[in-house]
Amino acid sequence: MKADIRIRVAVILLPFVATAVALLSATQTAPARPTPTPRPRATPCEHLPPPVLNVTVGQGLAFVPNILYATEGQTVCWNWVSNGHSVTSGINCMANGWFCSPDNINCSQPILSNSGTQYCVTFNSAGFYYYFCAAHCTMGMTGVINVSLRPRPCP
Ligand SMILES: [Cu+2]
Repeated sequence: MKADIRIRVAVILLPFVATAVALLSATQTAPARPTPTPRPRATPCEHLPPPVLNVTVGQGLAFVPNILYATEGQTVCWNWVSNGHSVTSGINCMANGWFCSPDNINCSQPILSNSGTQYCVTFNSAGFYYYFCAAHCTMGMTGVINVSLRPRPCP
């Protein structure tokens, strides 16, 4: 009789024991989860900006806008609306020779141009491009083109 009860108990407990053993061995032998590698976020694409941006020269003694945001590859065109102004690259009213109206020649001796003149520069490198009007720099006729990296175009 005693042996019979032992067998019955063993038969009843057997599935539980088997399950416990299975669970234990499963947790022990389960392969370690791979550490998730952070994926770099895709740079959001941008719709290409208009290729040409415009600045008015001489609407008052000013460039309008005097701060312009552009991206690499964009062209900025300055359009004269009054007489006797230049677009001369440089800081503190000193030409640095990067660009100058009307023809990028001899920038240290600026040429003043009149209403109707257009002068354009294509900016292919990110950076700040300061410029001034040689006739009115000391009166605050200055500007800057802030060129940022070329955006990733949307497909
Ligand atoms: Cu001027």
